[in-house]
Amino acid sequence: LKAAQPTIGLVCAPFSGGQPRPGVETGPLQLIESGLVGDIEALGWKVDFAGADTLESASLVSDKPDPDIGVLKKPRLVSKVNQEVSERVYKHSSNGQLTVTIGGDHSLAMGTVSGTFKQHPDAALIWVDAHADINTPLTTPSGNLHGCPVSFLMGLPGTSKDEIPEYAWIEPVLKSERLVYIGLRDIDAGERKILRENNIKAFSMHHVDKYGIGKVVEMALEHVGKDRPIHLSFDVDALDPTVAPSTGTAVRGGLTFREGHYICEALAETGRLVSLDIMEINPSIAAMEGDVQQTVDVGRSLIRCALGETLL
Ligand code: HAR
Ligand code: MN
Ligand code: MN
Ligand code: MN
Repeated sequence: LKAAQPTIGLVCAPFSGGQPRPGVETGPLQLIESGLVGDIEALGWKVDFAGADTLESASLVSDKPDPDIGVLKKPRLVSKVNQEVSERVYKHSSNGQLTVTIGGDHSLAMGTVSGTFKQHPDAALIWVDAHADINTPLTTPSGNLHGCPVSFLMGLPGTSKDEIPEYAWIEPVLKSERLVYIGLRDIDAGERKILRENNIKAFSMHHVDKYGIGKVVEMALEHVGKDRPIHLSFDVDALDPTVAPSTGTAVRGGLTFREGHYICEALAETGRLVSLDIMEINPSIAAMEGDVQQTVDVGRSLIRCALGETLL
């Protein structure tokens, strides 16, 4: 019996409702137009892709009033869109596909991780970001939901069905010991407390400097356990702003081009990557000519590396 050609389930998520800066919803289309599908096919994958359409539920609810819940902004919209993303990711994943979701703001990880963990409840989550995105509805200083997805996935205080029924569809699938961060350098006080109290493994830029990226990825994989399926959620603001300038909340002192790509390569090498997010590319943000193309190109090459481009 001939094995089916390995397939990528590509999910386009043109969504910006988890944060205030317009433009991040155009990131996915730019990735597609610059040739992402051809990139993936050239690596020997089949691509199952429904098209760069907008998310249906976004248009269903975006014209309805969506008042703040506590301090949370656009809470119903973010919930609806993520419920749909979760269903799409789960569908690809349950068909045995490796899912790649291109954003869009990082609130979308509520959906991607929910969909992946429904199929792979034993999976680990590797979160590459300048930010921890683990604020709860009670700790968020901004009310922007792209700073909160991890707390919902873990079921932290303030995220339960009783406290916020609008998010009742999210199951607390993520155990603290199956989560590891790489690249952190901008964490709120409330987040720091959550990371400590839940004993969450986090490699900040300080640790990347201290140990080197090779050792950091090795320790990250050891921490979550060697045989688990892996979901990689990559926020391009983990990279230094000189490497990925077109993003909404750039923070100095980030990962180099090689460090970012090394993470993707090392996870490809495990053969256990089941889901990948590339988030927060915002083509409307550019200080200099070439910033947008540079950032889109970096997004494409991160995806190629995660899908095995550099494996010999
Ligand atoms: N921690 C801040 C907040 O909650 C900012 C975090 C959001 N920025 C991101 N996420 N791009 O990774 O508002
Ligand atoms: Mn993020
Ligand atoms: Mn599984
Ligand atoms: Mn970030």
